[in-house]
Amino acid sequence: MLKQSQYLIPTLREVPSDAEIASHKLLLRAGLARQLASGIYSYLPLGLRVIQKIQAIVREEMNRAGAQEILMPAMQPAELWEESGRWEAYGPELVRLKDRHERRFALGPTHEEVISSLVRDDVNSYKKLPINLYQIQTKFRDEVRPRFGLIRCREFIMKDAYSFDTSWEGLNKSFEAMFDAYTRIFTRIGLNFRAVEADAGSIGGTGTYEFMALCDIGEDTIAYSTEGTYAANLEKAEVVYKPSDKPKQDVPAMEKIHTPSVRTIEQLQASLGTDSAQIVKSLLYRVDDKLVMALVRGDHELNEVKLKNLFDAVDIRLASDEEIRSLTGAPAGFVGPFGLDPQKVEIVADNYVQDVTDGVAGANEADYHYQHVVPGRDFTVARYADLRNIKEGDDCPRGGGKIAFARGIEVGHVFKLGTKYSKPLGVTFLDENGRSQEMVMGCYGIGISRIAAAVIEQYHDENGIIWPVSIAPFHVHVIPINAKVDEQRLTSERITDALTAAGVEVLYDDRPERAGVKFKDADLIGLPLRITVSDKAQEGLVEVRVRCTGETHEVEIEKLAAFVQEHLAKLGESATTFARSRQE
Ligand code: 9G3
Repeated sequence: MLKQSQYLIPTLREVPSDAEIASHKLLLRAGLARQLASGIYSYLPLGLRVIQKIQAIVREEMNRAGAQEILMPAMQPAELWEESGRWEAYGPELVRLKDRHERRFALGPTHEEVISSLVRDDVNSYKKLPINLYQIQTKFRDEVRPRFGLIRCREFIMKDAYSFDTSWEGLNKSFEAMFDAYTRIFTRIGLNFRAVEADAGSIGGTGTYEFMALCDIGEDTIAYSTEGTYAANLEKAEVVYKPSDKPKQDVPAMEKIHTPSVRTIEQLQASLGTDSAQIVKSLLYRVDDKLVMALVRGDHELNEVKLKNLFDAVDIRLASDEEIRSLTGAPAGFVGPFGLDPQKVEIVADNYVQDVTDGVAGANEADYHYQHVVPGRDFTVARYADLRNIKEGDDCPRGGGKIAFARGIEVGHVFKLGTKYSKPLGVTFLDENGRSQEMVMGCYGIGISRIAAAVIEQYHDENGIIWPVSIAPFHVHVIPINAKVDEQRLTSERITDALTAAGVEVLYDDRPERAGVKFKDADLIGLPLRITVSDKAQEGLVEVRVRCTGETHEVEIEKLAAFVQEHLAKLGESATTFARSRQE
């Protein structure tokens, strides 16, 4: 019998001020987790039970989909990462260490290299393929800014799976099986989620989706169609270009104007009264080893991922003030696409810059802009492309409808890798004809610890957590009003035993606290059902309270097990609906 007096649930009334979001506060307040160092947490008994329930669902669905569980080391030799080129490609985010012999290692942030080494050594024939291997393991990433509790931390639990196929068609099948397994996993957990198209980066292709738990504090923006089924990450969402149908006017010659300390779009708008759609914003980037000037309209935002993909680049960053000055002769804020040597900088522009008819742009001279600027007439663009972020109200790029935004937390990611790792690491197999071929890989991640936080974000109220039955640390909280009263204590113990025997997970609050204190803690911890044992126990009655609705039922002790089981089943079915209804 789990007696709360002996069980470690250190609930808190106050939380550290750096806990900004509900899930972070509640993880600490309900005694689920404790921070050891920035972004590094211990899971206490209740928190660990939640993690284990999430893991159990993930294992069931991964096994059902035919994947095999393994467990790989966290410590990974540098040489292996050098083979993939990622030892050099990653900076301080990769946690590096040396052993006593000065040999270099990383603490695994992910396991593409290790799994590739394993499979290249032990799987050599098409007869053993396809294969899908997964693990649930602690990962290490030295995040710049760990925050939001379990959402962005430096040590976290991930389920990572890797599929190996003989062909792209095979990969597509493996990928679909994982996509379906993920849909089942997040549905069973009860998350309100959406699979959204994500940026595949240099690998390209259409095959990467992120599973986003919808919630306002999410760090990612999702662009979705208000009518159709389209949903994509902001970085990924394509913008369709339809040329403006406004007739071209006669525009006077370009003219330099004095704009002292006017550097931003807002300042330009205010001082010149220019429509922001007529302003040409010029941003200088270092794209790998090239300088690129990217132009977008004043009312649009440049999408760095699109710019990076346009150049198939590894690395992009804004140019430094020095780089800006040495190229244009002007300080940042007065940069424009005029009089620049095409050998030194390539000018690219978002499609919508073509709709600027009578524009304003920086003059490459401190405190000056040009007005009456006409693209094509006054400056040359090497390439027009889709380079801006989609906006709310834009047309959906697929089918009808308009674009709206939502926020989300990434809880899963499915990714077609192709031969990105099998090529450099030599993960090959012999085909039916005895020829050596590279395996075609996919990788699939689920943030186990992050799910716990995402669920709390979706399932809480002002009093605490409201666990969905699927991953609740226990199903039922048994609370005697006064544990010193024999009748109440004995009844509480009796029903705890009876429910436990019926397969219900019970936490029994035997602490010598006032009822009010126990009820407050019970609401905070948020088990789906609370059973209150009062003097009515003499008449064979207890009260059952449903955490998510607050409704109460007086139930005969004799019928309690059946009542509880029936209610838990009902709550289980309605979990997803509940999370949705709270958000709409
Ligand atoms: C690193 C560091 C951080 C990283 C990576 C490598 C993210 C890295 C992407 C992935 C992709 C997939 C397996 C499961 C599904 C997702 N951050 N990624 O590769 F060295 Cl320091 O992890 N991995």
